[in-house]
Amino acid sequence: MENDPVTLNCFATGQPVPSVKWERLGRGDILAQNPSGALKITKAQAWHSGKYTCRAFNSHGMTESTVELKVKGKPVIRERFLSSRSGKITVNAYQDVTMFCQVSGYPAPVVTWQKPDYTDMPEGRTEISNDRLVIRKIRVEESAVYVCKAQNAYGSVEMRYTVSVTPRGGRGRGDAARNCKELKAQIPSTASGRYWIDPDLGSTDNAYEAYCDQETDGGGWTLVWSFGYKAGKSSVFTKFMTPRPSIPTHPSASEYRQMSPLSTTIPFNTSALGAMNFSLWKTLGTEVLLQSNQINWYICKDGSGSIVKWTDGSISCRVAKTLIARCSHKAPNYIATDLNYGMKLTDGRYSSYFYKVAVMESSYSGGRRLDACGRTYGGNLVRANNPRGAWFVR
Ligand SMILES: [Ca+2]
Repeated sequence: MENDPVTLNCFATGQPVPSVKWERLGRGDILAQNPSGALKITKAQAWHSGKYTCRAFNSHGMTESTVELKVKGKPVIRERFLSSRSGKITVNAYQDVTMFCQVSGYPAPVVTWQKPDYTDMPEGRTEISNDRLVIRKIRVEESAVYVCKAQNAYGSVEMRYTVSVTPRGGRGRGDAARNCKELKAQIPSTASGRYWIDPDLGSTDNAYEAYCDQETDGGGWTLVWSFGYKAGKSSVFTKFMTPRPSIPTHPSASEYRQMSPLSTTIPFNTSALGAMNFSLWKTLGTEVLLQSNQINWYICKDGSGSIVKWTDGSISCRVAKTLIARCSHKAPNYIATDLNYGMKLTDGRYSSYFYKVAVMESSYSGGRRLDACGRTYGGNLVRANNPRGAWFVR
C-alpha cells in the first residue's frame, strides 16, 4: 500500500561472502541496499512499482532472483518523461507533435486522452498509445488543450498539455503554407499576392511560389492559369485560349494542330500569361474560380465530374460576378472532356457551352469558345479590347 515501508530481501550465502546488487528491471539503475543485502524503501510510492533483480556474486560466480513490487495506490504521472514540464508546447504548423504521459501505479492505470471540450482528435493524423499522443502535421486550428488522464481503483490524475500552433505565412520556402486557402484561413489578414506553397506538406523541397487571390468570394484561391485569346485559322468567330495548360491531348496531335503554345510556367499575377502544370491543380482543392473580362465569373464545385481531376460528369457552378446581366442566372452544370477539344463546360445540352477549352484545330471550328448564356449565340460577350481570363483553385 502507498506510503508503507517495504523491504525486499536478498539472502545469499557462500564462500567468499558474496556481494549483492539490486537493479530495477527495464531502467538499468543500480540501487543502493543496506549491508544485509535487503533493499529498503521507507515510504513506498506508486512509481516504485516494477520488477527488481537482486544479483549476488563472488569470485566463483553469480546468481540472481527477481521480485515484482506492486504498490497499491492512485496512479502517478512520471514527470521526468513529460514532453514539457509546464505543459506548454509551441510548434510550427504541419509539424508532428508528441505528448508523453508515462504513468505508474497498481492496479495498472487505464490511460485516456481527450480534449476538455470533448471535441474529436484530428482525424487520420492522431496516434494514441498508452503513454503518448502523437498528432501528425498539426494545423493551426488544432491549437488546444490535450489531457492525459490515468485512472485506477484508488483514484485518478491528469496532465494537461496546452499546444499552440504557429501558422506558416508563405514568405519563404521554409515557411510555405499548404495552399492559398489554408493561408487565408490561418492568417485572415493575408493579402492577395505571391506566396510559397507546399500542397503535399512534409519536406519543403518541392514547395513552389504561386499567386493567391485573397479577396474574391472570401479568398483562398491559387492561380493556376492566366490566358489571353488568339484567333483560330478557320473562322473569325473561333478564338483559342492561349497559352494552353498541360491538359490531356490526343497522343497523335501534332504541334501545329494544337492551337496555342503549351505552358507549365506558373503565372505570378493575372497580367502574366502562364499555366501551372495541370497535374498540380488537383492538389490545391476541388473548387474552381473562372474569371474573365468577357463573360460572368463562375465558382464551380465537383459533382460526379471534376475540372481539376479531368472527369466527365456534373459540376455545381454559381455566378460569382455578373458581367452579362441577362445571363446572371445561368452557370455551367456539366463538364465533358475530350482529347481533341480539351474540355467543355456546358449546360448539359450537346454543343452548347459556357467555356470550350479547345486545344486543337479541327474540321469543326465554327462557333464561339465561350458564351455567358451557354447557348452558343453571339452577343453574349463583353467586347473587351484585350480579352483575358484567369482560373483559380481552392
Ligand atoms: Ca512538400
